[in-house]
Amino acid sequence: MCMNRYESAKAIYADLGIDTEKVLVKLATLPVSLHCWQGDDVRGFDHDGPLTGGIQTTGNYMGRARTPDELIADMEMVMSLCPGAKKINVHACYAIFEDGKFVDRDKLEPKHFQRWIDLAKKYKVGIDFNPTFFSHPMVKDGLTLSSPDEKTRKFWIEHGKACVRISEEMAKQTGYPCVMNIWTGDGFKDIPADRLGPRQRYKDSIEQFLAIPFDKNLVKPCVESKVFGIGVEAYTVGSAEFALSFAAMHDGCLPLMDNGHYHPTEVVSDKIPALLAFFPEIALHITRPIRWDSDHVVLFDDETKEMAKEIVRCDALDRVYMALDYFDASINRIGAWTVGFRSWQKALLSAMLTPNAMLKDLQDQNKMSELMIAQEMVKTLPFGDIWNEYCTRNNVPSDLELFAKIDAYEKDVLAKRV
Ligand code: RNT
Ligand code: ZN
Repeated sequence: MCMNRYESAKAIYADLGIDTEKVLVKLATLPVSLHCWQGDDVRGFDHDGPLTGGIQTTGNYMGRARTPDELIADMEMVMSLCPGAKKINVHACYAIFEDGKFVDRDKLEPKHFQRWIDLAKKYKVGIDFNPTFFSHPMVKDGLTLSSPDEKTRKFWIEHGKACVRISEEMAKQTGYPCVMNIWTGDGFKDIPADRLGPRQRYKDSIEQFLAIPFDKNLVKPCVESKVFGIGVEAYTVGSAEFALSFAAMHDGCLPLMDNGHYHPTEVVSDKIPALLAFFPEIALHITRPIRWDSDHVVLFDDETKEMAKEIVRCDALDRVYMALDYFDASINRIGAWTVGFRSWQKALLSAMLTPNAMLKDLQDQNKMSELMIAQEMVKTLPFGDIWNEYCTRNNVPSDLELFAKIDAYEKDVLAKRV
């Protein structure tokens, strides 16, 4: 009898000591946070103004989700096309005012996110949450939590407090901890005269809103750093050193690394084990920067694979909160969203199908030529056959079948949004 492709690939991996059955089961349990903001170009529902804060979407492909109903329908479509466990990642600007009563960001309550909580419950998944410190009239001279204007700073501190309460409620209702990520685009276009003051105010502001009582097992606050944004090229308040030091000095606070937020030759794959040597838990924003923090769709490329490899070979799958963060408005958004999620699944699968113990051993014995050859060998193992099996077992389309599904949704649903 002729073996099918999966069975034959399974035997090849088994020879290297890898049990593909175990890997397929385990991978499907690892939660990856699916960001809601790919579906509507990071607009949200609480304002009409432009996207600000140094981030930009480019392109105007048809079919952008314009309402909560549309965005949730699109997200459900994406989930149906992606294998693996999910979390739902929501920004505060995606508040839904079901009773028609708008409240500003400093007054948000859990009830404004009940639709999202119900969506998570429907899929038995958790939610991650993000205060939105951008795209808002209270951003004063490009600053929020670091503003010298006390009224402005107070408004954003109140927003932070509201978000801690919302995050805690999300965790309580879903039964999963809520990772609450703090990122601001605060900074200056040109050379500042005071680099310390804004950072002291930023530090004090975060400390103020994290001082309200909350259960640290339910809410996991993170601070995300950045090197620069569009329009804030000279100085970013929440720099790498700022975010890392803040997390290191505040119990229960995690550093969040976004791989679009570093100088072009720095790699987050190398930073992951460095932080794991010190922090019990860390968080990631997985994206694809091209020349800048362009937030292109995540692909199954070298650095994506390398990041997944580090998490797996550091045995840190339960210490790293993995979230996606990209937004491309120039192509079918369902396709963009889906390919990014599936690429990270592929990266994790590929890392779990790597004979890591054997490779480490070669390194420790300083057998570097053998290590190089072994690492090159791994690259041509029959990974695609295991990936196809994973898709089949999780009832999602294979890569070959994917475009037809996305195209049909475009014709049936997206094209009608005029
Ligand atoms: C911006 C940061 C931030 C945002 C999201 C929308 O550069 O990466 O994480 O992309 O919060
Ligand atoms: Zn990010």
